[in-house]
Amino acid sequence: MVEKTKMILTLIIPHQGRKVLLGMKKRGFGKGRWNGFGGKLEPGETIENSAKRELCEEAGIEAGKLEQLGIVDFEFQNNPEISEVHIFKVHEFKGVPKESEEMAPKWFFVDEIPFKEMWGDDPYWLPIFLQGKKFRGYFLFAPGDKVIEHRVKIGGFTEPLM
Ligand code: 6OG
Repeated sequence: MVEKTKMILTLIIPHQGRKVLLGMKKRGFGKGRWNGFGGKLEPGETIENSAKRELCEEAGIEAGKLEQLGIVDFEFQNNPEISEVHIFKVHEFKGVPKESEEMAPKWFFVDEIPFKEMWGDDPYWLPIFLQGKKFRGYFLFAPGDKVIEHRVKIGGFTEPLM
């Protein structure tokens, strides 16, 4: 079997009281879905700084202290890359969320999250994230973006589940 290459990405979700800030992705990978903010690392950038930069570029807000809660590995059948997505929560930020070319941000009550318009992995880990627990996940997607394998372990994120 050919070794798949790993790519590191970030996903950052502001959480204030009973609401989270999600963005409707307007272009590219995941277009038409609500998700957190984030993307690929730029050369020389730390993972945390990358998450902060993406939040600023996509939602126009400046993150305070980040809390890393999870790492999830995403594999797609017929795709030679695996995405290792580092997931952060941010409680405090400066500014007012503003639409960008990539994302249209909107606050959602935690019991009104639009899972039907999100990636199929989100219902498995977002409830854990909302509880502020650490987790590691692995998801395998079939063509058509259907989840065909899923593993989520609560309690930490250092050990891969692949
Ligand atoms: P760009 O490639 O547009 O960043 N991401 C995923 N998020 C969820 N919830 N599920 C997935 O399952 C995901 N795959 C990637 C990471 C893509 C953004 O989307 C996240 C990044 O924040 C497949 O730069």
